[in-house]
Amino acid sequence: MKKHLPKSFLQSTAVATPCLLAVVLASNASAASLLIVNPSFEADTPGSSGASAVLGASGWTITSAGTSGNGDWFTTTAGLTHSSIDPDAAAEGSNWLSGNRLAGGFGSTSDPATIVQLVDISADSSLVDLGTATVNLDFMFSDSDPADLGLVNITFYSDIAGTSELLGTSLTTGVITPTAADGTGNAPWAARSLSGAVPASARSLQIEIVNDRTSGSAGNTHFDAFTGSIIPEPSVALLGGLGLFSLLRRKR
Ligand SMILES: [Ca+2]
Ligand SMILES: [Ca+2]
Ligand SMILES: [Ca+2]
Repeated sequence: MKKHLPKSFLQSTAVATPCLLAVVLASNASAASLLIVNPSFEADTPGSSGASAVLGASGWTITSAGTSGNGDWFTTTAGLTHSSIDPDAAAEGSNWLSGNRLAGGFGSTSDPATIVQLVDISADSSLVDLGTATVNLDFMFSDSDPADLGLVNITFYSDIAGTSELLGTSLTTGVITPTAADGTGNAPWAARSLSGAVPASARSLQIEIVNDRTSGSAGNTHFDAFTGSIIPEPSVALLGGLGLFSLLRRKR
């Protein structure tokens, strides 16, 4: 079945061109993936038994002050020492990030325990500088310890080096909802996320993972499988599309 385009459609394309451009621009700029290094903690190789978790994680920097010989975050895997409430396998791949010092046989950790990664987003500057972009960060989380609070924060900087913070623009999950009732054995993994506005002129962002311990000595929160993207404000593309649609309708 063949349908002729109405003349008015062709006439309307001239009017609609700016609108079309807006839609094309929006879709061109859509969903820029965050270039997170070692997002699933698979870059390091923890041992298969005993106290051989890896202190920290490649691509991530521990920023809390563990005392000499101790640490705050560990790359661990199935088969190592864990607490009964900790997961016994990764959410994705073989390894995950654990705040539990027992995973490595290390001494007690600092509180709060923090580990960060700075992510260069300068390639997305044209999208970011529209001032309407949103960042979405998704990850897997495990926690059934009432004494440990997990959080993820995002801080924005106006430079790639992460030295000039854009004050008042940071994002936080707040205390992340536990994945099982207090004390549940092998606390299950569950998807968690953090999203919010990206300030115009941001050129890098820092992802910070936090274990805030209210008592006890081991940080029994666990993270895995980070992914993220920067997307245009959904309403921009949607409104552009709706505007074009109504223009064409009116022309007909
Ligand atoms: Ca993993
Ligand atoms: Ca908890
Ligand atoms: Ca604990």
